[in-house]
Amino acid sequence: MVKKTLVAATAISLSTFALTSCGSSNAESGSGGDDDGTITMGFAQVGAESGWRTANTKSIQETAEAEGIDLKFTDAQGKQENQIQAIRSYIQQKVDVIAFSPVVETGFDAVLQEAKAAGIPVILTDRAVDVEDTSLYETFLGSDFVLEGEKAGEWLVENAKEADVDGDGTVNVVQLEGTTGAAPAIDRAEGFADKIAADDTIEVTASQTGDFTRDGGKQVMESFLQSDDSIDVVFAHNDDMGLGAIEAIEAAGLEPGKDIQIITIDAVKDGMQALADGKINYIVECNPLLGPQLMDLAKKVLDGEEVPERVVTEESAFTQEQAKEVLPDRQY
Ligand code: GYE
Repeated sequence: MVKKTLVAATAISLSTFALTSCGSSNAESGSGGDDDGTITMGFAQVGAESGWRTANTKSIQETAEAEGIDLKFTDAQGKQENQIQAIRSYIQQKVDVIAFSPVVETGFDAVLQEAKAAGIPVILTDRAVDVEDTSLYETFLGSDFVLEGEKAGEWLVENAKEADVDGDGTVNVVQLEGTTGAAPAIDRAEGFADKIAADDTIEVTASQTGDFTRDGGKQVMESFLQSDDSIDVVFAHNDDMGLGAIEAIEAAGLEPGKDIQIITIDAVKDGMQALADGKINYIVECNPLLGPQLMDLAKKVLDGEEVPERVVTEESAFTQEQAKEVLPDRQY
């Protein structure tokens, strides 16, 4: 309770400061907060590593355009240092608000303090940062990644018998992790491990990062297949790595979805198609369409309105039958 009030008070004072400082300097710089009230947002994106990210970028760009928000957009190509550099440049340009999706959880304290000192509010979207001082950002909009991992684990526990493809009494799982140190990689692994602990026939026998990319998933899966012929299940932290794993499994002469079952997270079109085709067995949804909620939060923060510290997106999960039903209307 106390914390919430404090955060709200900070939001008001920060935005007042931001608007004041914009009023005095923006005429020359041409950035937002001008007399016509145009908001300038600096957005530091992770990169273009996956179908999810492409849909996320599109949602942010399209919403900004529709709402008349002047969006300055950078792609960090998966590198934290690029992202920090982009945020610093937004501070220099005196944008009204900064939003970003942190590549990894740690290491952002200094740059967030610089934004705070400059009076520029920061909104985290999609991924969280691990900082002690939560007043360094206004709010965090994104999925509950632990819950996503839990949903994947629960499905496997419920389907453990069928998932023991070679029938040897143990369900051998290999895990394709997301980017090392990224919130979705850490949290999805944690949620999954928590749930599969309920069944001692399920065992994670190998786990390695595929960096959330199709190519990364393929390469790691190739090496797993070379060293282990008893793999029953792949748990991939996103669809793209699962799609890469499908290529590796097929190249090894095995049938994905049958000889080796596959569970992924995201539910982007290519993933859902593979699910409907029987090559993936279960997908947990992670919604990338964060643009509308992000722009709404930015406006509220700049108007000095109170915003929740955490905004969680609503998501579901799909079986093969359900994928066939929803695919025709899927937006991403
Ligand atoms: O699941 C993955 C992307 O942070 C939720 O990042 C996002 C994840 C998403 O590369 O596909």
